Amino acid sequence: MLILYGLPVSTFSTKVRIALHAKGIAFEERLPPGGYRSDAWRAIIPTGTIPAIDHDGLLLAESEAIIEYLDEAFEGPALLPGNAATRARIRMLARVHDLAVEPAVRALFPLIRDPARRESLPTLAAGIAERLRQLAQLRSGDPHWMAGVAFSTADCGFAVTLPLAAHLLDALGQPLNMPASITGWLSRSADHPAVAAGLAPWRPATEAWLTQALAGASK
Ligand SMILES: N[C@@H](CCC(=O)N[C@@H](CS)C(=O)NCC(=O)O)C(=O)O
Repeated sequence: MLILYGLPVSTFSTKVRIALHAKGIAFEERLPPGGYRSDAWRAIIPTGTIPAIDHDGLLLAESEAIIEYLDEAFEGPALLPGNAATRARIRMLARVHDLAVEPAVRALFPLIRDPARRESLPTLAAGIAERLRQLAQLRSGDPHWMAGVAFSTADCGFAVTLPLAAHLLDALGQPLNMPASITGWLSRSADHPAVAAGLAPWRPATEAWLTQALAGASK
């Protein structure tokens, strides 16, 4: 049995949940014992982060390492398909997600909780728009999925981070400028069964977090 340790609201847990659904792997999702960052969780995963998996005793953290392992260890549609060049572009775009786009979106979190910090909203929104422009340019030869004709690990992270960006900016009253090719990818992604299944626990959890955080902010 494969266990995914994560939280419904967590971006990187949702990225791995989408990959699990895309591969058709049966799994059980559990909360990290003690909560992420806790001493109890650090005794299992020293970095204290989620997601992590336990596959027959193999403990693994870091979403990209987890997804590459799942791809190699299980049957099902390849998440790193194609030749060396395609696979390299998949890895490049997956890293652009993890290291550039997701951090730009995460930077909005403090603004949700604290209205005093919202003067930086236009700058942060422009930063996200710039990252998306770069992304559109990087994948300009890929009209369908992020990195080619097949759904891949490059799609899994963006499939949660881009709806999150749109939702947070909407809640903050700031429109998000998305290049047309990214808007097209986003609607294809929403229709993918693995994305729909992976986002199913994430949507209500994110909504509840947002409602609570905004209510706290208005006090
Ligand atoms: N590079 C890690 C990032 C994971 C990550 O940042 N997870 C967040 C939740 S979405 C977390 O555990 N944050 C707690 C912390 O950074 O201490 C991965 O790809 O799995």
